Amino acid sequence: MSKSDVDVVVVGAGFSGMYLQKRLRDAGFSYRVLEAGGDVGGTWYWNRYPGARCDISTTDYQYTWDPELHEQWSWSEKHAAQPEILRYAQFVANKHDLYSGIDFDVRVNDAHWNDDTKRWSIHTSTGETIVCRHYVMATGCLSVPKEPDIPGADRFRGGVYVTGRWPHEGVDFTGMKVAVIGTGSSGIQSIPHIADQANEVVVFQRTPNYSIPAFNGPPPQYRVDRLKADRAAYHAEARQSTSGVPVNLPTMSALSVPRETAHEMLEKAWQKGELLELGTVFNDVGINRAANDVVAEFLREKVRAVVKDPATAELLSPRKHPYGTKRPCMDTNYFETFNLAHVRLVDLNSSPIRTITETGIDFGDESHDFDAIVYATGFDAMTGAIVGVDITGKDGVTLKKKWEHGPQNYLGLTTVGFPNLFMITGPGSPSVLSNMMVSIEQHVDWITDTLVDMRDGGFDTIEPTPLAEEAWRRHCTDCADITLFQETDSWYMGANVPGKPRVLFPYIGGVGRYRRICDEVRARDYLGFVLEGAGKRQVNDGPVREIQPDVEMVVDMMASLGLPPIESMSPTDARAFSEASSAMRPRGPEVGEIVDGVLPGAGGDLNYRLYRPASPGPHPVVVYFHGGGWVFGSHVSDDPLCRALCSLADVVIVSVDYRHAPESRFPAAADDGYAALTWVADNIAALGGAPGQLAVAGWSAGGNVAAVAAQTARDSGGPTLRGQLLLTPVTDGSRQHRSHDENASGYVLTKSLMEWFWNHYADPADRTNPKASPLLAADLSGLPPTMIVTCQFDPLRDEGDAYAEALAAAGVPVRHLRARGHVHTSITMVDMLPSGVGPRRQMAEALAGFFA
Ligand code: N01
Repeated sequence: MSKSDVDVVVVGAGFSGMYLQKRLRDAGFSYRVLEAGGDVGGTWYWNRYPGARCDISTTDYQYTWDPELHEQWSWSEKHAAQPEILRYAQFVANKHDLYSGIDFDVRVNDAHWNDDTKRWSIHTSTGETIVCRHYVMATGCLSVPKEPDIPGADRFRGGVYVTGRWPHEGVDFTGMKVAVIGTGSSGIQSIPHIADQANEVVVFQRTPNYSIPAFNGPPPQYRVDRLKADRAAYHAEARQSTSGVPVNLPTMSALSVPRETAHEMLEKAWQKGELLELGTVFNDVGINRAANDVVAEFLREKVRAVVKDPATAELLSPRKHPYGTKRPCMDTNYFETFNLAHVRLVDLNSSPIRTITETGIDFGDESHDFDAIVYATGFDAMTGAIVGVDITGKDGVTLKKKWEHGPQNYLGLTTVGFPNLFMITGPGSPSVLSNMMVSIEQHVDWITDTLVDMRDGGFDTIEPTPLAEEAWRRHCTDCADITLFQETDSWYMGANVPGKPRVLFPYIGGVGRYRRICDEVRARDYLGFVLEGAGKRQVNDGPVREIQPDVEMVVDMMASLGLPPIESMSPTDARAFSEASSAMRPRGPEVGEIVDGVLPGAGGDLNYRLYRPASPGPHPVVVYFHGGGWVFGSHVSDDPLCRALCSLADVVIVSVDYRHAPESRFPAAADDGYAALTWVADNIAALGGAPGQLAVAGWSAGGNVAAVAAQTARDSGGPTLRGQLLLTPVTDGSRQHRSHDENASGYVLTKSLMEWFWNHYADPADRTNPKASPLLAADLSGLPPTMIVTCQFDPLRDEGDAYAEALAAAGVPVRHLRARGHVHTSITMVDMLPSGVGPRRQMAEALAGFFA
C-alpha cells in the first residue's frame, strides 16, 4: 500500500490521535495521522492563554496505557499548567516514536465515502488525496473557537486575542488597558494573570459562573497513596466511575440535613480543591433544583466572603442556572481580582455591548478605549470540528446536513449513512462530562478492537442501524431528562452558538455505564450494527438500552445486594422485609391533612388512611388499594404514592387495607375492596368529600382489587364511579402472557414471585373467576372511564395492556400509558426516581380529569 492508500486516516494528534496511532501500529494497520497544528497535544497545543491549566488532578489526567510512564514522568503540581501538559504529550510522542507517523500543519478539506470501493477519499490542505478504509475524527470536543458574534468585532485596531488560539510567543499586557469578554473556564483562569500585568482590566460578563479555588500544590496525597498501593485497582475504579475519577458516591440528599450541616459537609469538599468533589457530596444536586440550590448558595456565600464590594459580589454570584449545568470552574484568585482598583466588572445584562469600535467598546451609555480585547467566548463545542470538515457519506449526504437538527449517532462513535467513520469522544459519549483521558482511552480501545474484529471476521464495512441510532438518541434523552441540564443555556446544550440544535450533546449516563454498554455491543456481536465483507453480511439489530437510566440504577443496586428472593421467604418474613424496605424510602410530598381510621370490611374492620389536600374542600374522593400481591402491604404501605396523587390531583385519597393471603384467600381481598368502596360512598360527605365524586384506584394486586370493585359496583347496583386508575394491575391469573417470560427476572417483580402470590391467593380453579381475573369478565361495557398504566419491563405488562384494549373495545373511555423503560415498582418510587415524575403527573391528570 502507498502512503496515499491506507487502512486508517486519523485526524488530530492530541491525546486521542496519539494513543490511536500507537494502537493501530501495534495492531498492524497502515495509517496516516493528519494534524492541523505544528506539534502534538491538541487542546494543549492551542490553548496557551495565561493561566491555562487542567482542572482534573494530574493523578488522573494522564495516560494509563503505558505503565512505564508513571515511573518515567512525574508531575510538579496537582493541576498541571498547559506547558507541562504539552511537554508530557511531547515526551510520550518521543518515547513511542509517534512523531514519525504524524503529518503536521495539514488540514482535511473534505472527505467522501465511495460506496463502490467501500473507501473514504480524504482531500487535504496540501492538495493530497488519501484513500482509506476507515476514517477517524480525533478532533477534540473544544477545538473550534466560537466566531466573535459581537457587532463591530472586525473594526477594532488594537490587539485581538482569542483564548483558544493564543499566540505561541505569548502576550505582554504590561501597561495596557484590556477588555476581557467571557467568564467561562478560560476567562476565569486568565483574568487574574492579565490583571497582574495590565494597567486596567474591564471584564465583560454575561453570565456569572460557579468557581471554586483550585488550591494548587502537589498532587493530592490520598490519591497518590491509593495509586501507589494498587494502580490497577485505581484505574479500574476510574473506568467504572461516573466521571472517570474515583470519588465516593453520595447516598444522602442535600435536603435531608439541616442547611448548616450541609454547608459543613460542602466546606470539607470545597477545601479539597478538586473539580468533582462539590457535586458528589449529595446525591440529588444534579436532579433536584432545591437540592442544587444548597450547593449554589454555599458557593454564593463564598463569593460574598471574598469580594469586598457587595454589588460586585452579587453580580459575580450565579443565580439563574443550577450548579453544574454549565461547566463549573476552578480558579486561582479569580474573585480576589475584583477587589483590585484597576479591575472592573461590567454586567452585560444591564450594560450590553452596543458595538466594538476601532479604538474600544461602546457599552451601556459609555464608550471606552482599549489597547487589547481578549475573547474568552468559548467554542463551537462537540460538533464544530466534526462538521467543520465537509464529510459526505452514502447517497451524497453531508454530515452537516444530517446533523442539522441534532447529532444523531450510535454510542457517540458512529452514525448511520457514514460507514467506517468513527468519532472519538463525539456527541452522545461521556466526553466533556468526564475525565477526558479515561474516555479517550476507552474510545481508542473500542475502535481499534472493532477494526481488529472486522479484519479477523473478513468484514470491510461497519455502519449502525437506524433502529439502534434512534434507540441511542432516546436513551441519551432519557438520561438528560432526569437532570437539570436542559434548564440552562450552555454550550453543553449547543445554546452558545446561534442556530445549533438544542440537545444535551454529551452523554450524561456516566463513564462506567457507557463503558459497559460499549462492551456489551461488542459482546453481543455488534448489536445495532451492520457489518459487510466479501459475500458476507451480519446484522444484529436492536436497541442497546431501553430501561430508564435511574430505574436501571435501582435494579442494579438491588441485584448487587444479593438479597434472597421474596418467594423463598415465609409470608411473615416477606411482610417484615417489605416493611423494613418501606421504612427507608423518602416520605413523599406534604399534604393538607392525614387521618387514620377504621371502616367495616366484608370480614371485619379494615384500617384506612385518608390524605386530604391543603386546598379548601369538599374534594373528590379516590378509594385506593395498595400493592403487595394480596400477601403483604397495608393502608400505609403506598404512603408516598398516595401523598403524591393527593397533592398532584387535588383529591382526597382513602387508602384502605384488605385481608391478606394466605390467611384470607380469594375472594377475601375482592370482597373487602367492594365493602370499602360502598362504605366510603355512603360516608363521603363525612369524610370531607363531594357526594357523587368517587373513583377507585390501585397498584398491582391493589389494581386487581380496584378493577374488581369497579365491576362489582356496576353489577350490584353499587356506587356510581367517575373513574378507575389502575397502575400495573393484575388482571388475568388464568394464563401466561408473553411478558411473563420476557420479563421473567431481573426487573424486581419476577415471574416466580408472581406465581408465589397467586398460589397464596387463589386456587387454580378460582383464577378464572372475574373476581380474581377482571380481564375474563364476560362483559366489560358500562365500566367507568379508565386510566391504565403498564410498564415495559414488567411481567404484568401484557395483561394490563390486554385489559386496556378489552375495555376500549367494550366502549369504555380508556387512557393507556405504556411507561417506557419502567419496571413494576418504579412509578411508585416517589422522590427516588425522577423518571417516574412524568407518569405520576399523567396519573394525577387522569384522576383530576375523572371529576372535571
Ligand atoms: O468557554 P465557555 P471557555 N458576549 O463557553 C461568554 C473547557 N476548558 O473557553 O455563559 C458576551 O465556557 C459566555 O457567556 P454565557 C471546559 O470544559 C477547560 O471558558 O454564554 N459574552 C461565557 O461566559 C469549559 O467549559 C479548562 O452567557 C459572551 C464565556 O463567554 C470549556 O472548555 C480550561 C459572548 C464562554 O465560556 C469552554 O470554556 C478552559 C458574547 N457574544 C476551558 N459569547 C480546564 O480544564 C460568549 N460569551 C481548566
